[in-house]
Amino acid sequence: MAIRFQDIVEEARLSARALKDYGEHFFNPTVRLGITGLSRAGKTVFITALIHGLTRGGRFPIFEPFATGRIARARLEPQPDDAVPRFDYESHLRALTEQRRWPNSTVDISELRLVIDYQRQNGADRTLTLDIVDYPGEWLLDLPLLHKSYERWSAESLALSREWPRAPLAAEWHAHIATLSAAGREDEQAALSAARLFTEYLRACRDERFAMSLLPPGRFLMPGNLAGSPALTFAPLDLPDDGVAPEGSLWAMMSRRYEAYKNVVVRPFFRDHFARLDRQVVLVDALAAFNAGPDALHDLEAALVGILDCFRIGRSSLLSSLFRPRIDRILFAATKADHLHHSSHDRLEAALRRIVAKAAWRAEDTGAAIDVVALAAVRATREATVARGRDKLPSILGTPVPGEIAGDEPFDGGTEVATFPGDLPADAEELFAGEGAFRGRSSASAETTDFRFLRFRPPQLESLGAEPPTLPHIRVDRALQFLLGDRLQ
Ligand SMILES: Nc1nc2c(ncn2[C@@H]2O[C@H](COP(=O)(O)OP(=O)(O)O)[C@@H](O)[C@H]2O)c(=O)[nH]1
Ligand SMILES: [Mg+2]
Repeated sequence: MAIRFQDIVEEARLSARALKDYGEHFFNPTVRLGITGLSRAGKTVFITALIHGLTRGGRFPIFEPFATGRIARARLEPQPDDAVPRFDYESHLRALTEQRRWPNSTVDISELRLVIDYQRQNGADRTLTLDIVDYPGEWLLDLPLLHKSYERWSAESLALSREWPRAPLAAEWHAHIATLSAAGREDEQAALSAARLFTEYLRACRDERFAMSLLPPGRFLMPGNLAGSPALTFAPLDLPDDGVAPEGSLWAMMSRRYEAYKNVVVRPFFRDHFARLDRQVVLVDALAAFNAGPDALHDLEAALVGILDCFRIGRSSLLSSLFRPRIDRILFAATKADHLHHSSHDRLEAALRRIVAKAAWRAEDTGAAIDVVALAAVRATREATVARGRDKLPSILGTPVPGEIAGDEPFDGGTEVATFPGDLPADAEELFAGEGAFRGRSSASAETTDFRFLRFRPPQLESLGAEPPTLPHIRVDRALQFLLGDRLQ
């Protein structure tokens, strides 16, 4: 394909940015760590716990530079990017530790700078600057649109919406499409209602009973400050297999807005944020997908293929790669592992590994080291063995958030309960097998599903002796070792 003017300008801007970053990097070693994941995957909680642990002496035995005492101190510094909101660490932490509630959900990009003073293994004192960038995974899933025409995106979106379990959720939108004539005159009201019905369909797919992951364009569900603007007022149309949009037609109008979406939303995100990352954490709420059943899991797999594709796009940008290699480590982390007994943590990891392996293989070589971990950024449960008849069940203890229901009794937020969360299958393949092997919430009633996880409140903090209390976690130190261990040698 011929290089377009737009791409040349993009490359030039990227390389100017890379040069500036490179200069700064030379005097002041910096790691830009992206934390992403779909809405509710656990980004805010993960970043808050990470910063709290690093700055307040968390328990990280597997994070070598920390465990051996080579990290003298980690402190927050002013957020360096003027146009990006600061990650609101202090309020999120207060919610978790003082109010024992989960932080409010966030819908935008944010950033925070952490400076780590450490001693190299050879004894020299050094400083590493860690810029943590929190951004919605929905935006990442938009990057493949850059290489897709409106016609192709339309056809793909429609085909996907005709599959189970999406089809019934798309019924109203499909009925509306049937009334539209793509070649007919452009019509703002038709575009508005198509965009609204399309968005409602996407939202229904995201509902926890279905837990679909692959729902671009990302801003339709997370509009930020663009809600209602023309760049967000388009939708797929049922188009002929070939031909071009007649001038002044609805088709031409939708196509124009689709291109505007790419220019106003997707390209700036790629250029200003994504292309500058060095390392990446992709948080995955795999348990939500298990809860919903095999269809959700296959959809999650497709989304991860899309995400790995993005890392390949990120690297193929020629000029930017001249200055320093871009994303060289990617960690996929299954979050909220504290909902399972530890006997199932390895199984959760294996299930995610199985999803990612397939995605990595299909996305060709990303040129980055990839690892997989099952973790809980904040461990809200403890473990116990509960006797039931002659059996001893490995159970977890926690305080359900107010309003959670088990059986028909809603919890008040003050009572601790023991639950038996169920084991994950030893063979991850069973989770994907479909009919019969596994019953998710989308295909059965709450009583007959295999998994149903209660939501627990954050834990009551206990301090050990004179030490300030730290947040309990599962395997966050393993994540840190993979992400930063080599940069703190
Ligand atoms: N038990 C438990 N729940 C978590 C954990 N992390 C996140 N959650 C739950 O997931 C929800 C969404 O987390 P959040 O960090 O806001 O997700 P984000 O949208 O990706 O930023 C929280 O409100 C919690 O209910 C964890 O480590 N353990
Ligand atoms: Mg968030």
